Amino acid sequence: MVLTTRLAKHRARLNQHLRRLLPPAQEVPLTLHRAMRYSVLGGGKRIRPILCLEAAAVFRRPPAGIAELACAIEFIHTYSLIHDDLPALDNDDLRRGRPTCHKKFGEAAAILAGDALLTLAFEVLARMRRPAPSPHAAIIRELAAAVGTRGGMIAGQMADLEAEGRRVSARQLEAIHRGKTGALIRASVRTGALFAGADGPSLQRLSRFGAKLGLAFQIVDDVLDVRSSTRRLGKTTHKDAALGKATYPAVHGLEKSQRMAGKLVQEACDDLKPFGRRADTLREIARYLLTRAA
Ligand code: GRG
Repeated sequence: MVLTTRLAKHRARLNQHLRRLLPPAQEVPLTLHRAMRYSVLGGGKRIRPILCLEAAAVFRRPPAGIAELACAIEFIHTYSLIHDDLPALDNDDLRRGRPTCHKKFGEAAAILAGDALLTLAFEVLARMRRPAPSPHAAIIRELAAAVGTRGGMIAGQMADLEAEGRRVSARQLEAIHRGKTGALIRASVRTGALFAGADGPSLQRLSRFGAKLGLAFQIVDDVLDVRSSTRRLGKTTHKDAALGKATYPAVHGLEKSQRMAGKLVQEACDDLKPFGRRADTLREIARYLLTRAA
């Protein structure tokens, strides 16, 4: 099956599950539930949950219950986008081609909708059907750490804020990107593999793949902020330089940044060699993320 068809199928199935797991729009508190549904269901590439499903598929037919894990990951990702767009953080008006959550529902509702999605993610994880022997606690630990303050998404976001308008070294920049974006992408791959019962060495290989892909993804995101348009990306472009953000193009230049992302994706694909054809889709996704236009 060609990659675009496979991705579209994944997205359609994920959207059904996301709709089912979100609180209904008619249930109180109405504004909050509508804000959550608006943000989660309003588009998005669904890359993280798809990586989770495909990492599991390297080992076996994805086990029952994995949809819940994939959706929890997308809830966490959407929470981070809602909060990232807030006036106190990136102050963005546009996300996924529509007004951001706080523009549509107000700042207070957007803060609470983000909080509620993060909480919902862990509720869904706690309730999911799981395979035996159960890697359940490990999965919850992995995701909590990937979002957290010790090298996770919130740590990366904090470092990113503190770096605004300052000179950062290449090392500091890499650490910021590995935290704010890489940690959740790596955890998406790792938890999918854990769920499918991956052995230790396979898990380590996939961790390396996920970490490199996660860093490459944020480098490409930095490059797209310079090269692409607001219409194409569905979010405001050319903001990073104006805000004095720590980005790869700012530190390394555009061409070198693109080359660095290419090298990381190549190395990430090399990590998949022992899996042979079983990892073909993961490889294709990695290459697609490198050349993506949105
Ligand atoms: C607790 C205040 C507080 C914040 C949470 C905001 C935050 C921590 C973290 C932000 C991390 C962040 C938004 C990083 C950027 C990651 C990124 C490249 C997002 C865009 O991902 P895509 O392209 O988006 O996959 P779609 O819309 O396709 O899902």
